[in-house]
Amino acid sequence: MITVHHLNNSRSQRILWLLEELGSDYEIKRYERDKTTNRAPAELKAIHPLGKSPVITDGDNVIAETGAIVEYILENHGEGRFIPEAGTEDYLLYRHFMHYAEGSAMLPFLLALYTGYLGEAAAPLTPIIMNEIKAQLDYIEYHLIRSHYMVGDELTGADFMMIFPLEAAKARGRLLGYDACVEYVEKIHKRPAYLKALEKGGDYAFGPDVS
Ligand SMILES: N[C@@H](CCC(=O)N[C@@H](CS)C(=O)NCC(=O)O)C(=O)O
Repeated sequence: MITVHHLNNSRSQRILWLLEELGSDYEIKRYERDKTTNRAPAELKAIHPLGKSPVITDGDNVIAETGAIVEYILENHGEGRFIPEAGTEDYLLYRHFMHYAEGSAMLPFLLALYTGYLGEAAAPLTPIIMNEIKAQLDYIEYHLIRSHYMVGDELTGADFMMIFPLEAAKARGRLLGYDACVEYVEKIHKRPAYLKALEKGGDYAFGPDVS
């Protein structure tokens, strides 16, 4: 059975969402961020040397990195769901977004977060980072104006990847004027499997207000 090593307020929430959509059996082992530094606890390093979340274990397999985890789950437990047919344009776009989410979309958001700690010293970098955030959001909006989900009108693995950068952008008020992105996040936040995952995962600052 899959164990999700789940850090509060983290990307591993999207793995719980995927497992709920698939109706898979899984268990959650919880880890709490340090209240002062917000970093993952050292115990996570005992599971995988990077000490990041998400990481899953499945029998003897230990898989880290969200994209690798989503692919692993779809290939081994997905029964063909959430992967477009091989050889189609949708498949190419699916693969693109599987890599794009962490490889490109997240980068400027992380830069904004980290340079934010520098205060005024970050000023020379701010316009470059803001331009890059705009470029990424324009690109995502372009796709979401044309289809219900990241790849066409059906949910695919790409959505489990892309929800996090968009949730992070929304939580920081960066989706003003990106109506298709906002609509997409709200649509996903209403899915019963998403809400079930939220209930199971607990503490998640980027989800819908369910209080
Ligand atoms: N690209 C990696 C990023 C992993 C990552 O940075 N996870 C964050 C949680 S969202 C984390 O573990 N942060 C705690 C820390 O770095 O101490 C992935 O998608 O799995």
